[in-house]
Amino acid sequence: MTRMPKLLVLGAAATALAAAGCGGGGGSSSSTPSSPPASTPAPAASTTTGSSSSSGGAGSKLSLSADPSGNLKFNKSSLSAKAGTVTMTMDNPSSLPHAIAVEGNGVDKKGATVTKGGKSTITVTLKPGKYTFYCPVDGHRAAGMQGTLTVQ
Ligand SMILES: [Cu+2]
Repeated sequence: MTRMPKLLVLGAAATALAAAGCGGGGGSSSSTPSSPPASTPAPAASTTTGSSSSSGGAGSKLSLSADPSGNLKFNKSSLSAKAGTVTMTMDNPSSLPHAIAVEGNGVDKKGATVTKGGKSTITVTLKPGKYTFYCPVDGHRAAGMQGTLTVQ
């Protein structure tokens, strides 16, 4: 007599639970084959090639020094550089005045004459070929203060 109502209640509860479950999942619109948000990497701003073509900026740098003990010669008798802008710096550690100069192929450039502790610098634009670097102080070149600069 009193069992039927219980079963009905249980059944109603079960039905209610089932209905709640169904309703809860109603929000999930399953089986919607929407394609994922197309994450296509935009190929923009990728034109950074060839921005570092520094042709003609930095040139060759050559350094040499006069003989420190007063002999009329440089510490190098041959130098080589790449064609283009060439900067030559000569240190003068001796008690005699010296300078750096270069000539050849139409180039004739002399640096300042410096005394002990000074630097003589010249900057020239050179084409491939052979040049002579020397000290333009009177008598020094003739005494052997010169060398060959090969430009390639
Ligand atoms: Cu000299």
